Amino acid sequence: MTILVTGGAGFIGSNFIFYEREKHPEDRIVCLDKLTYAGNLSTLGSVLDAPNFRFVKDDICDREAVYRLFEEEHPDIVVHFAAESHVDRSIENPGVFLETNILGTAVLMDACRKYGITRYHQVSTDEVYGDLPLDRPDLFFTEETPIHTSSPYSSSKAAADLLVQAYHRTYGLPVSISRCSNNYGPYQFPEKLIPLMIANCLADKPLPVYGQGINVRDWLYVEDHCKAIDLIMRKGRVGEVYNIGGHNEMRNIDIVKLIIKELGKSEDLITFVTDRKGHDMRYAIDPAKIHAELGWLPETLFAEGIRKTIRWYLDNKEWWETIISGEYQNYYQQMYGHR
Ligand code: NAD
Ligand code: TDX
Repeated sequence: MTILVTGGAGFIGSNFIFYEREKHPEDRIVCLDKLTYAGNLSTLGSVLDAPNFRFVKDDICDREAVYRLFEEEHPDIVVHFAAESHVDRSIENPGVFLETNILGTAVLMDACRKYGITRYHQVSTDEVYGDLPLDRPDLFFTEETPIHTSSPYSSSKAAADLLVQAYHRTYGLPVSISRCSNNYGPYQFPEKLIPLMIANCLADKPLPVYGQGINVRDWLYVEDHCKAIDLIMRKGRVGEVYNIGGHNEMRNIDIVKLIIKELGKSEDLITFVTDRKGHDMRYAIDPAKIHAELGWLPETLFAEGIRKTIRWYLDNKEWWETIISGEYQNYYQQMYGHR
């Protein structure tokens, strides 16, 4: 079987490729990635020359390139990770989010219709449900929760989800969608909360906590997400949405304090900065459906996962130091310089 993985040079896509190669070495994996600022070919260094693996640098919005690739590879399954994924960037510059996340998804599904596939899987996010109030810990996002987005990022992901459902209903495309909570783990780009705090902590730089740091996210170790996607794309029901999350809700400030403690630094590094515009308060997933239908449960406890993650960033300094020494400096100045 050939699996086309888009966005495989990014955080979750690369972890997914490693997971698939371990669990299903018989499958061929083709990775399509544009290598934007968030994509890093060195991440895939260990598999680039491996048999049953091919990397293709192209844009999912480029119809000709995508059709050519389908003609060459005839993938059985398409797993679509490629996206602009950072909320703060979407607030500064929404345009590219609409192009990649919405139009790119349509191009990919058009190719699936034209050449035929057995499954198209859309990797979506809990952010499409908007947020929950802090004073209602009894509320969770289920698959029935209405779409209600806050940021250009989440709106573009929600629009893509609606298109995926439309392609299923209108053209009978065999699709599935997963909506996962916040991931953490190896190879996450240092603009995201956990790796940013680890990198700043190690450099004794201020730790920029938005607002009061009381926003809650539901954190899941990336490998648990990969396992869930693997199950859904192989055994999940066509046309269905599956929520993925591990009931691991934490306030941002507590995550930051935990990282400080693990790295033996001082809480004086914490700097409260101007809040994110439209900042979602709380995300919390109800994963009952994927548990009941596919037997999925998260395996990595947060205490263990965060230690593994911190250890990974300590052991792989070159990977992220290369990133933050380049264009990232301009980004950091632009995003945090005036807060
Ligand atoms: P990421 O930003 O780390 O990686 C995105 C990858 O997509 C990069 O390799 C990039 O080069 C590639 N890409 C971007 N635009 C492209 C284009 N036009 N054509 C081809 N490739 C392109 O993102 P991530 O955190 O790994 O997220 C992957 C997916 O999972 C996204 O769809 C995101 O919405 C979703 N998701 C992420 C999280 C999370 O916590 N990170 C949680 C739930 C869902
Ligand atoms: O410097 C920071 N300071 C801070 O307080 C950063 C980068 C973030 N934050 C806060 C904002 C959020 O409340 O931390 C929380 C997590 O922020 P991000 O890492 O930017 O993630 P989030 O906005 O929650 O979105 C993530 O999870 C859902 C991913 O980036 C999305 O791609 C995914 O869909």
